[in-house]
Amino acid sequence: MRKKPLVIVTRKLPDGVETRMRELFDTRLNETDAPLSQAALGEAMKAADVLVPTVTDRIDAALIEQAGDQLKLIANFGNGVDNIDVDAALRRGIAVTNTPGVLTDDTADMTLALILAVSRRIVEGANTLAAGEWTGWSPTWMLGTRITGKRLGIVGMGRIGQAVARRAKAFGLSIHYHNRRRAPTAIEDELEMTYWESLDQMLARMDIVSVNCPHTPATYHLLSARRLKLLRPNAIVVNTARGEIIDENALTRMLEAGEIAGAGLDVFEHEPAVSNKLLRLARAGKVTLLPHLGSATAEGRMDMGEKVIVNIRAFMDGHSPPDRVLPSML
Ligand code: 8YV
Repeated sequence: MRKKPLVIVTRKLPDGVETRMRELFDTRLNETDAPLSQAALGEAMKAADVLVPTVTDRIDAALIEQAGDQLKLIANFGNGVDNIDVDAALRRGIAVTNTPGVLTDDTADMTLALILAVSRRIVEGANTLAAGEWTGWSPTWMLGTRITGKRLGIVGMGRIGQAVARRAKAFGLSIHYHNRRRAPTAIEDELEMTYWESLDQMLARMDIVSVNCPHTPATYHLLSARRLKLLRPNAIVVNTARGEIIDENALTRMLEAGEIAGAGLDVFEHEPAVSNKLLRLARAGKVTLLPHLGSATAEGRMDMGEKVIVNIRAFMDGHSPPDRVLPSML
């Protein structure tokens, strides 16, 4: 029988996933869940046939160059691969896979949750009550903004963007979007979406902007200081994609100055670090901040693990893994 591949997993995964991996592969787990240092990652890549990293591991060109020749697959536990230098991996003949599709609904749900939380001041209200500060109902207290009938501009119309649009339509929002490629007419018609080739023009007209595109060199600071200035003062910005897509300092300055109405952020430019200014704005009820919970459901994490396993098995059996990521796809 052929020797089982050595699979090194960098973080603690759901029990069911880890058990199955141990049955199938020679699996090295991370019982403590402590993120690996760059040096420890380098060591792992010198030994593993397959590495299973997550968003918290930075697999850059330097690490990939020093990887052992036996490393043939990086099977990312996650959809976004901006933590991995896919180009450098390809040059070394290392395949990269991800886990698309299984976190679409969860991430779209969280996007709507943030739109509602910011517009209806849900966290602020809940915190006031929990602090024992609620003195009773009032006709003019804690008024938020209605979302029905408002314009939602979605930046990125892939799987997650479409799932957001579908939900938002049910909430009575009118859907607008910007994407590199226009969506098929059937999808535009179904979701009654308006396409904006110009992101600038779309931003200037929206009540709510939701970021749902991947982070790539082309989308880094896509919502730059200049573009953020185009937003209307009543606008809110929601980001469940990647912090790097928005110039976070510029957004923070505008929130402080009251130049936009609010923001709901599940991701940050220097995660897990969140600036004191943003934290202050959160305490003042001006923003809702979440600790990267977009895909954090028990079901989603099991499904992601299952995808990782399927990708490893297909690859080890000599097939092209179903979720192979190539630089041309980014
Ligand atoms: C994952 C995510 O939890 O999949 C992604 O791209 O952003 C997250 O929701 C994370 O990446 C796991 O590695």
